[in-house]
Amino acid sequence: MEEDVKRQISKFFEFENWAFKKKVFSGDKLIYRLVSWFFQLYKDLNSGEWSKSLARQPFSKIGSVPLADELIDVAFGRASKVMADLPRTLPPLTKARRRETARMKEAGQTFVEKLTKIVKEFPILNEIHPFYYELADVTVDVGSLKKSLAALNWAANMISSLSSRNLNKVRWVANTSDAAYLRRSAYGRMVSVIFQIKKDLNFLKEASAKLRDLPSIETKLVTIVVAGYPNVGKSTFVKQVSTAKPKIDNYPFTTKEIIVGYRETDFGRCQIIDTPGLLDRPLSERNRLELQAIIALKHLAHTIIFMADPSETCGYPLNYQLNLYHEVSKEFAGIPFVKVLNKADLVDSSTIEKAKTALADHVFAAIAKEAIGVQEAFKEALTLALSKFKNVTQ
Ligand SMILES: Nc1nc2c(ncn2[C@@H]2O[C@H](COP(=O)(O)OP(=O)(O)OP(=O)(O)O)[C@@H](O)[C@H]2O)c(=O)[nH]1
Ligand SMILES: [Mg+2]
Repeated sequence: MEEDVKRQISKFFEFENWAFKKKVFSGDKLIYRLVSWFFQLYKDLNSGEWSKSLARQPFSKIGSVPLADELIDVAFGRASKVMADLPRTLPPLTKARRRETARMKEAGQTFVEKLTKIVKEFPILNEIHPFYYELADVTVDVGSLKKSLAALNWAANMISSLSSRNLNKVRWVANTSDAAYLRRSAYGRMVSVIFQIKKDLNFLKEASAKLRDLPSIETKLVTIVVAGYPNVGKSTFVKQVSTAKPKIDNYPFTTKEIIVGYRETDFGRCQIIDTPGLLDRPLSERNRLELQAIIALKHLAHTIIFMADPSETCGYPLNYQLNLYHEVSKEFAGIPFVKVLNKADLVDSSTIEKAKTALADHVFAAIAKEAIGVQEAFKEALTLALSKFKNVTQ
């Protein structure tokens, strides 16, 4: 997709450059064409075919969330600048009424506008893909997110109604100091509303940073998910067969998030997902990293590559890894599995054979580090994934 856009842009510039040199268009015409072309590109990107294939996660549009103090500074800062220079000839009371009305209006509107903007930038949580819903839930807790967003809505409504009540009152003040007093007390009430959502703003600020960082996954692409115990060589494998560049190291839980790689195949583009390691334990005891892997398996996988390390240099006995395999294959019984016994360079052939027997069909021996056996396993996974993908999309 990015390639498409890049190609379009360079084609356009090649043509415009040629046209300019040949004096086909005047400078003004060229600028006009340039602006209209960008406008069209923008429209296409937002509404056309391109946006359908664009991998964009639902939280990418969230802007920065201000803290309570920052919000108060912005609103009152803006309010203090309005109606600063009223005609000197106006009677003082009229001036005071106009000034305080304008200030209260500006402060109220700024609070409402900023709070509404924050809420609107978050996606409607019940409408996002279940993969993202669950990922957001393990990342920040969706229940708290919904509560905090509702609190911001409440605050916007409170400020809006208290602001209109005070705007009515200012018409009836008898002198300039009453007008200023009314405005100060309105400001005080606005501040107290904002203070009541202080914790929500703090939470949303932190949550938005984490959610913006979630990976962009295409939920309608043939997808192979690689899973297994920590430190068995999953990331090494994913790096060998796709565009992904995961961190690889000799300790468990090197991979802390879901990582996506792509691969162009004869059947189109496919997606390969590297996951954090899984231990053999019940769902209720799993940590946040493990839960991400489970969510990817549950919602995205058209085939699962289960990787085990028979050399046990990963730090976990093979029988624990085999138990995990039996658990996940039961849990995801509808999804095809390809099993890879990695680090074949570190064990003798009888160990491999024994492990192969324990795992039954579709078992590959590999040395991911040296790219041995990885393409074969990938090819098998792709074949199974394509037929699963066809079944689910039909
Ligand atoms: N000897 C040998 N070492 C390997 C092989 N494949 C990977 N390794 C090493 O095993 C270690 C772990 O590799 P990773 O790819 O990070 O393993 P992982 O499963 O992604 O680990 P986590 O992200 O922690 O779950 C690294 O030191 C790799 O270099 C292999 O085929 N043979
Ligand atoms: Mg890894």
